[in-house]
Amino acid sequence: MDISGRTVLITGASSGIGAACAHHFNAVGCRLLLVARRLERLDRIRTDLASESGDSVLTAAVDVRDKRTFEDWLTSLPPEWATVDVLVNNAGLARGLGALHSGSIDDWEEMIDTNLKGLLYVTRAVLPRMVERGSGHVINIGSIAGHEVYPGGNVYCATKHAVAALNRALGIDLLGTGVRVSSVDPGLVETEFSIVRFHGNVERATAVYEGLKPLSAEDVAEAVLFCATRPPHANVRELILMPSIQASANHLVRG
Ligand code: NDP
Ligand code: 8X3
Repeated sequence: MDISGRTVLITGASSGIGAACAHHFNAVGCRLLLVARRLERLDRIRTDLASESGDSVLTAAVDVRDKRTFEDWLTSLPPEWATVDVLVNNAGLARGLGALHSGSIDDWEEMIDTNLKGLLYVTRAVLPRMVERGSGHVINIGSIAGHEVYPGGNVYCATKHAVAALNRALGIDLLGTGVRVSSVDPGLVETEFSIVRFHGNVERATAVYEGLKPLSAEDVAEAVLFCATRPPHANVRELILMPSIQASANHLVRG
């Protein structure tokens, strides 16, 4: 399906999968609303995209945990930007990798507030107009961590299991409305994800991907674009995308 001219809102577009989605949707002629906390990063991406294909990108420094700021930003968009056709719920993070009994409650709150509550706030703000119009598409970035658990993954896995549950529940709530919901659930993707998980410890983050070929952010963005370009009668509900060296959250080969 041709989606050129459609408006795509991507959360967490300043890095990794979100930034790659911005490039992929831009390449097929979409108009982009890009949000994340780091505005200078978003503006750099906007400049790159403008040099690729004109200027149809709006950026905003928005923390998805702050529902009021998100709603205010959304409602203050100029009328020509007010119709969101595709929402990519991508903003998310892991913090820490260790046993629950020694975990950091601050880390847990950050993951729950971002991955779960932030996704809910954004979706709640965007969906009503999609339902009113009888068209639209919500694409959630879940994870293999929403299907399985792994040692030390506890709270991150719980947030991604919650995203998987919400994805399934939303599909039921939206049945017959003309609004589609999909989830793209990757295995290991090399982005800034592990640097964030290990609170800036680059050495530890690099070790995660050592000796193996993980997915790239572009691989995931292609899958997201695949979901968004299905014809109206078809919908991808859950798409699990793994690197070939990974069979499950706990089974991968190095070297
Ligand atoms: P990155 O760290 O590269 O990107 C994360 C993005 O989320 C950044 O743009 C960051 O922007 C944004 N973000 C984080 N917190 C907030 C917030 N409170 N408000 C707004 N934006 C926020 O990691 P990935 O690209 O890998 O992660 C993207 C998604 O993919 C996440 O949901 C992650 O759980 C999921 N995922 C990742 C996998 C992987 O192996 N990398 C595998 C499976 C799923 P900023 O800091 O500027 O706000
Ligand atoms: C990110 C991939 O395997 O670290 O969701 O949970 S994993």
